[in-house]
Amino acid sequence: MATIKDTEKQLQDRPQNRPEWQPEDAGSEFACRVMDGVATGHDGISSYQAAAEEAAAAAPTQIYRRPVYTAEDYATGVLSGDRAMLGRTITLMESSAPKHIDMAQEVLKRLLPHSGKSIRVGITGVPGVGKSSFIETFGCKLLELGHKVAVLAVDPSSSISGGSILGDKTRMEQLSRDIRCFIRPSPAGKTLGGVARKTRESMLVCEAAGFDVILIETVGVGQSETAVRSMVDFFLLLMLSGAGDELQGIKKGIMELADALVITKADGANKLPAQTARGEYERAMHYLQPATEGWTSHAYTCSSLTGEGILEIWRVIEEFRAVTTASGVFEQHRRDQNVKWVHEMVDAKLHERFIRHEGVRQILASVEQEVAGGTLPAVSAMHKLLAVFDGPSEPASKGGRS
Ligand SMILES: Nc1nc2c(ncn2[C@@H]2O[C@H](COP(=O)(O)OP(=O)(O)OP(=O)(O)O)[C@@H](O)[C@H]2O)c(=O)[nH]1
Ligand SMILES: [Mg+2]
Repeated sequence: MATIKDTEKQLQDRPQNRPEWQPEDAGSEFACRVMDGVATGHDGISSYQAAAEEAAAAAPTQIYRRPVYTAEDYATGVLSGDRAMLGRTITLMESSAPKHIDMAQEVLKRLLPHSGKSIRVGITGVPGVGKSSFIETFGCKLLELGHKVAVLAVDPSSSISGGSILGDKTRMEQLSRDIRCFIRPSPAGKTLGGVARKTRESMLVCEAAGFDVILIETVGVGQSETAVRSMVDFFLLLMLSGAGDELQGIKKGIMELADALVITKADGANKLPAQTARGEYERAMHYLQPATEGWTSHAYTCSSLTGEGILEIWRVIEEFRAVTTASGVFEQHRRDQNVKWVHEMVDAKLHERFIRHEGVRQILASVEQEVAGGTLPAVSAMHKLLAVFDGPSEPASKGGRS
């Protein structure tokens, strides 16, 4: 970092760096100086001009242009199993730019008839419970059985922390190297709803590309489980043995979402405690509402390290599919999810419009203050804001033109 001495020396060496208005005898207390122009590119490698000239000299007729794909190109690419096009299409689904959103919808319309033929499995659990390790071992087992596996994630914190779950591909080393598997970290987004929308659409794209098992990971610490629950067929809750429910932040409500509960890390010295915990949870689950109609959720143990219990969990999922398909619950569940999804998106869009409405923005802070200060009842505040949002109603026609 430059010190005052450095600045003084620079001013002595290069007096032209002084602004014109500075007194002649000004000392270092005048910190203002004119910076030298940048001779190179901002990365300091070479000037853009020089680089462009170099490139032009090397290949005078080759100008790189990003190819422009049509909705048909994206859809055909995905359907033919072209991985590069699959990646591009998912990037398109994840984009929040208005022009991409229209294109993404065009592509989705083409892909929708080809989607839906997978089993969608949600996986949740507190940080460190072993989700990534589980997905690695479980995913590899599924590949062995001949399945095509796509792994997606919903991580609403990724926009704040900058990181995203599934970023830790080290825990999924084998899986991420396998060509039959497609892994995509959580999309970034400002709202959970936005992140969930992108993942849901990516899931449909993966299905159209022929992936028959979709695993969706989410951290079990907030509302993201509910968002993931509402887009999957089967919901798996991973738990640790030896840690109290409070410690794991597990509420009864989350256990009620689970179609199966799995105690992880059941190996070595932890094997026995894991089996004890399984028994305890099994008893506790007895008193809970079933997550899916006609299906009784049970507790299991597994080890991603040794692979013990992993296949059993897949068998449970297969049985779930068979039972719920026979009863019609599987399809009904998906239909309900789609309808609910539409309403959720309408709610989110309306809220967004409300928040952005110029008139609402002008009075929102003061209305909030009045409510917080107890001078305006909440219901009156709501009416006041909605009146501004709705605008003046059309005057009734008096009939005929004047
Ligand atoms: N002994 C044993 N350790 C395991 C097992 N599964 C995971 N671990 C360890 O537990 C730690 C956390 O595992 P992760 O798979 O990263 O857990 P996670 O739930 O993905 O964690 P976050 O990504 O932070 O939410 C790692 O040190 C793993 O090596 C297991 O089956 N047995
Ligand atoms: Mg992880």
